[in-house]
Amino acid sequence: MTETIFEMFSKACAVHGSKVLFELGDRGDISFDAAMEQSRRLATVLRDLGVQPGDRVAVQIDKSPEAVLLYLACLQTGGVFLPLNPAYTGAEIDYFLNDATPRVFVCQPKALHQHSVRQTGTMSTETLGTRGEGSLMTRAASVQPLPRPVTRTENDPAAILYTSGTTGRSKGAVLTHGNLASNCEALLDAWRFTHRDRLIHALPIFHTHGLFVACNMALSAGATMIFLPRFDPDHVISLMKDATVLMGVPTFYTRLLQSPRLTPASTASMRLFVSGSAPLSTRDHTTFSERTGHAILERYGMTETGMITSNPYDGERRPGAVGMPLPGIEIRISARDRGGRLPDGEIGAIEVRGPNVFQCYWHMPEKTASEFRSDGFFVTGDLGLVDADGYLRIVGRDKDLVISGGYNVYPKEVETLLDAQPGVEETAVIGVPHPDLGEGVTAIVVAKPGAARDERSLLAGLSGRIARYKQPKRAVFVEELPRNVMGKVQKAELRSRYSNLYQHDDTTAGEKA
Ligand code: MCA
Ligand code: AMP
Repeated sequence: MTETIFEMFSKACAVHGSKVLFELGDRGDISFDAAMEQSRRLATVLRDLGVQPGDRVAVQIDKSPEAVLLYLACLQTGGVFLPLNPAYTGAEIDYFLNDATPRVFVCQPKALHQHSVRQTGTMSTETLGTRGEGSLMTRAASVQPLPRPVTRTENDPAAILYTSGTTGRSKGAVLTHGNLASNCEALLDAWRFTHRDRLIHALPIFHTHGLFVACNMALSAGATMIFLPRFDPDHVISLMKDATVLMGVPTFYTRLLQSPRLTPASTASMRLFVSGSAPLSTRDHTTFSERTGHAILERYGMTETGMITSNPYDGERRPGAVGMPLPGIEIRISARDRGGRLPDGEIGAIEVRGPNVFQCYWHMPEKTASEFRSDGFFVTGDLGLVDADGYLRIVGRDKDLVISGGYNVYPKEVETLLDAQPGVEETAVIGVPHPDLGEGVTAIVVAKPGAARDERSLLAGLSGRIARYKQPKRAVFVEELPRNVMGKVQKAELRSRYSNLYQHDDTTAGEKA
């Protein structure tokens, strides 16, 4: 039987129990042993709340060590962990809870009253705050630790992560214990990650990057996480003298480079800087290297697949490339429409097969089937080529997706809301180069005849309707949208037309208010 993340964590505890797992600054640190004890208590709480193997445990809480312990607790009960971005609004949460029908929903203490309408006969609502306050830890204090975890095999579901769909409907990617454990093992090996590492953890923990890459690796290796509520470049630079690894999205590196304190001296103890979730610009890669002497290691992954490729730890970390497949994982470049491997050097659809690839989309068998080739390869929706030295280069996307600061935004979802605004005829939402966020979500808008063209009030109309990061930074009014002969909006043409919109301007319409 494949090991699970909880088994890997248990092994780390057996050897490194007294070591610090969460280094928390002003709060007391938490050791591996203490984390194990608390997570076992939380597992008893979940079991007493009725969580059976396969039941979903949905959480929409701010980042805290207890949130990670809740994840470990969920794994012990056989529950399926379902983390949700705290930025999601009521309508977004309604969709996830209705679709996933969790047994337990954990929210921020301050949000309890607004979720009372969501209470159902089969779902308990509990609270957890950033310093361990709330009903969950209160319950945990008065129960015994769960004696032993429920046995899980590699094909049992461990988590569901929602990724938005190109049709606007979010899909829950079901990840198994085998997916998480195999990917973690591959990364530990590829990045030489051990109990001697001290990881600066500044990512959110409701996504693959912060939870299944960063946390799983530290939990399994017996490494310490310097656990930060959010990314603050100045603070992160101060911490580097006493750390070894940073994992971040490209925006982290763009912002670090703005500080004069980023020098060879301030980064001297660091052994590894990892970037992923969005393309790292060649300029940032090169400048970082010149400024610090460290070549950022860029890797490529997806919610559905965990990490797929990585630049080498020992060999050349090539700017603009995402490296080679991790051990046990196969990739191929295929013809976009019909499949079938293309020769190296040709651009096509990136497809992946291996123990990392998710099981299915929750309750969407047709959607699942349509994303796989008959021989088991998953079609990522990214376009790329393998260069002469075997490095994968991502050159574009076959899916209508914007990645802003590492967060995915699906234009269809935003367009649907904008189109329903008064005075709007139609819209096209695109991503254009943004100096801080990589891509800035941008609305190109055709107003109804005679309607006011007011950028600020149009954008204000989205307030509270969708998460803030999905809301366009700018709206540009045009007479008509460019279309091809089939009537399809030419987004590539729009992206090129507005490619300079954010140059020398990293403020937004909202921020200028
Ligand atoms: C915050 N805001 C954003 C974003 N983040 N707007 C657009 N894009 C964003 N990414 C908005 C807020 O709503 C707020 O708006 C204003 O910007 C400032 O918010 P603040 O919280 O201060 O922002 P920040 O702390 O500076 O956050 C920026 C960030 C953060 C550090 C880049 O977005 C971040 O941590 N991103 C990482 C996302 C991530 O982990 N992705 C991995 C997904 P206002 O002031 O107007 O209210 S996993 C994945 O993609 C795959 C599997 C993979 O390969 O890893
Ligand atoms: P998500 O749906 O949040 O899992 O986002 C996955 C998508 O992020 C991938 O399909 C890619 O488009 C993108 N991505 C992740 N890592 C990289 C990278 N290093 N370079 C370019 N795109 C990336």
